[in-house]
Amino acid sequence: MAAIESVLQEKRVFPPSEAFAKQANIKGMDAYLALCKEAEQDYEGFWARHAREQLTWHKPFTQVLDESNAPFYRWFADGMLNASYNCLDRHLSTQPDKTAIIFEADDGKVTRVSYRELYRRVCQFANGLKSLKIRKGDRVVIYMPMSIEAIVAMQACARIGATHSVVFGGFSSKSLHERITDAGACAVITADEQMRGGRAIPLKPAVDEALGMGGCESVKTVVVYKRTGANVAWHAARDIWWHDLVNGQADTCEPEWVEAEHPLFLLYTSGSTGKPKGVQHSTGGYLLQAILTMRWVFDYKPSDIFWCTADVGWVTGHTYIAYGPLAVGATEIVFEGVPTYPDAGRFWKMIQDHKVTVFYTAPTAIRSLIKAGADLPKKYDLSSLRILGTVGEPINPEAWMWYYETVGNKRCPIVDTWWQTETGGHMITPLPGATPLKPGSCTFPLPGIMADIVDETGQSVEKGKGGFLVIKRPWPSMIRTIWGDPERFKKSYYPSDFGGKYYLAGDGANRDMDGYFWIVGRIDDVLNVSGHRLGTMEIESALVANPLVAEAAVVGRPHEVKGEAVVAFVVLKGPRPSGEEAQKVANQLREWVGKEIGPIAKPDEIRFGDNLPKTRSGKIMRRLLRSIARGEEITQDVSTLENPAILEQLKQPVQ
Ligand code: 6R9
Repeated sequence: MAAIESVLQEKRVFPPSEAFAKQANIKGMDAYLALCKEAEQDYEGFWARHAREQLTWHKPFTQVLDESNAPFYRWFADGMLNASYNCLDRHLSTQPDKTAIIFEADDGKVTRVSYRELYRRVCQFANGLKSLKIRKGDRVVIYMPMSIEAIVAMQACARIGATHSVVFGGFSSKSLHERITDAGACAVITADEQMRGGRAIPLKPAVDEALGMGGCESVKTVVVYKRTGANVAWHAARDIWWHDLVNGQADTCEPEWVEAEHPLFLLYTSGSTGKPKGVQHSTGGYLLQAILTMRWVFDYKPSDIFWCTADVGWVTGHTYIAYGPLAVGATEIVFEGVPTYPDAGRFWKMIQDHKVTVFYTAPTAIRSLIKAGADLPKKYDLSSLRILGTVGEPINPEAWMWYYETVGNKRCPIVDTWWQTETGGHMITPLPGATPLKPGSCTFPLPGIMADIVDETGQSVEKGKGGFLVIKRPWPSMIRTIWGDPERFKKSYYPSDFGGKYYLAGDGANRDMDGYFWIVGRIDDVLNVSGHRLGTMEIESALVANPLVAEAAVVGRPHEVKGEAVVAFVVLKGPRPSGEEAQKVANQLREWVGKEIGPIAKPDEIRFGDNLPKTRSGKIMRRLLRSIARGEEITQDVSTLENPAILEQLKQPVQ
């Protein structure tokens, strides 16, 4: 709580410079407030106007918001369009030779593709997918390294109306298997290997393993992009090389016109149960928010060089790499590697080399780069920068100040963008030419986004108070459902305890006396480790799947760089290990979780006990475990504990 209070006392305010505000797409707070007012006075009219202005429709919509089957809202439902057409074709007459993507490989090799060339590649690959009998509505899993091809694959799916589901390349074969089967995918697009920090990491073998686990009969084809040329096992009846698939394909492909509500993609994310949720997004509403936020939040100008450092395996990589920048016709960077290779100056060097103007990254990356060399940015020419952005977790004011002063040279507004996989695009964020910034606050909701903070009864809290973050009206880019589980969608986001009226974000938030929003963090059993969402239940399920483990409970603990660290309390089937034995088992279990879910989920610490602290009704006392993990004094009532001695055991780190 101390941290929260110190943040709420943050007094520093950084208004945009006059010069910046003058050139911005939204010039000053009055312009922002005017848009908010427009949305309040005529909500549907506001969104309809933007949808008409920003998207190219094949068949214009006549309906705006359909609430007849709430909370399964529909937007622009009788309109038809194509996302890939909106990202590519519409730039062909105006700027065919403009660079769409500057790709920098792990080893520093740079490749550029123009809009015309990207269009050609997407069409060829789309024709290839069609030749595999992939059709509108089919699900295609993409398990690719950061590459031009990953974006081509996503855009090609969109072009033919197939629904893609990108799985982060750092996920294990087991996680991949879970997503392939849940989505009922008909094809998987992958690469032989990916390169990260000078190391080759296999991808195709993980696909083979996943498909070998059974239940994947729906998958007829695996398309393999040759990235490194490594030897890979081959299933001739199922596998096809990317280059063979596109060879001889026509380089134009009529887009499949789809209804605005057609699912553009599924993206799996962690929730409070062990099973990840397939968040389903629409085509029209989703793309609208991607475009609007490129213009409003990133103040897009045709001369920009835009760089979002996310991986396409996360929603940030969808909205601000694969769709948003292309839809507005930007030049963007796609980076294969990691921020610390060959050294911690990589980001700064790339900003210098490519004259990046808008740079968007995660607080965890900023904190790790501060640690790796707080003065490093000064060695590079970062004068091209005009806007900095952050996403994924709250940014601590110290890291914010460093980013502002050392990277942005006190010239660049920082947009701290709060949003989620489920929201499709930014929701609460500063506008760089309008909002006076406070370090650590995501400031105010975007025009048309009716965000609020409420108490348990759904009543708005006063300024200066905290509560649950909700969105009171449906918005175009919102999640449509959880793939295959509409009941879970309702329960997770429109729970009846809040009257089922508001979208419940799952975050706690405070509002200060000036009305600024401050995100506190998740209110559910979801951890945020280096900006990645991880369900504690997912990690617990992985642990108990190990033959040695009887029971496990996972909690988060604040971590200087990663935001949160994973701490697991484990009861073995055999006796509680100590000394070297405990060390050995802990390492074994860490590796196990890495294999079950992916390296990002490996517990930072594992402790062993003869039991876990439980209430009389058998519920694990997680709050207590959180205190233990943080090394805090235990203030909770432990009188109901069966065996208080286990607390002493759990306080002991493995030596
Ligand atoms: C885009 C993305 C969503 C969760 C969200 C919240 C946290 C994201 C934030 C932030 C504070 C910000 N979060 N942005 N917290 N300030 N600017 O990250 O999506 O992976 O679904 O995570 O991340 O807790 O609920 P996703």
